[in-house]
Amino acid sequence: MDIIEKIKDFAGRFNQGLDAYFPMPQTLDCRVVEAMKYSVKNGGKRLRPFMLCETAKIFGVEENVAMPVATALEMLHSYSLIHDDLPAMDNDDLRRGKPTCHKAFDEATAILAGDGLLTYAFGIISSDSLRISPQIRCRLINMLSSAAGSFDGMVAGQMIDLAVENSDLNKIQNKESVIKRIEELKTGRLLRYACEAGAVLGGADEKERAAIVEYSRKIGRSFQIVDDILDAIGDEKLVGKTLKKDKNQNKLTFVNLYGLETARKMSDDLIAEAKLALSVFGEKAFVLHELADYMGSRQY
Ligand code: GRG
Repeated sequence: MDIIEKIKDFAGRFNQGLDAYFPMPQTLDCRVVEAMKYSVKNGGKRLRPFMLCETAKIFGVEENVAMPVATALEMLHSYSLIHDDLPAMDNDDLRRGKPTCHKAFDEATAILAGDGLLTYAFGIISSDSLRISPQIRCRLINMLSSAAGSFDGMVAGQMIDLAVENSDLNKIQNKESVIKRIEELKTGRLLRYACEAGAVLGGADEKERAAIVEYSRKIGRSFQIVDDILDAIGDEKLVGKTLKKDKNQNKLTFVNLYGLETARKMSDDLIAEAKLALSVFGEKAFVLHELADYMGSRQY
């Protein structure tokens, strides 16, 4: 099985488990649960859950033990996409090739659906039904709060991104460090969480955890660079969202800053460095190696 098949195979198992997370209320509040379910089940490559489960496997953790944490992470990721698509943010009509949550429902419901998914993620990880010790669950919750939040987390990254978008690009000093910071927080923190949570679940020692974090930072940056490349020259049907928005909006992106060729080279170098970071794990990290190559060359 090549890596694309492995990810699809995993996504099949992941998707099968989703319905159980959405018991439908029989009262007026069912609309928000429908919107949550629509957004989580609305396609998606399931890369973060895959990364989490595959990292956990290196440390001998079974997939069905890691899966609820992976599901919580995907819920939180889906919340971020719903809110990012809102008119007040990126104002997108299409996500994963289908109408965005506020288009399929309405804006107020989409805001609530995002709120519901964010909150639910913490509920899932804190549940006593998980086969994970309370100490580890608590650590995973704390890490997720940092990764997603407003102090050096995803929300902070989104804020910086919006602030840059609303300012004159020519007046921004040191664009290079600003774009790297946005990537590190907005995109990187959840990808890092995916890997780090897998390591923490598996009781990794400090050296192992640091190696996994290093790997996740490298592929995270490459992921964002490839996202920018796809926005510039990708296939809209494959990517499933409106492309060339970055150029239209005069956004600070890796492609706008460095040009396509340099951006591609930066991504390739990061993938090579990511694989180097895995050397402490030897053969056990084979799938993470494959995943790094996939992240650098993905078409959607
Ligand atoms: C609203 C707090 C808040 C944050 C939004 C997710 C996000 C932050 C912004 C989305 C904009 C963007 C293009 C981010 C960069 C990369 C990214 C997160 C892409 C989407 O992830 P994929 O490709 O999506 O894994 P799927 O649909 O496969 O899950």
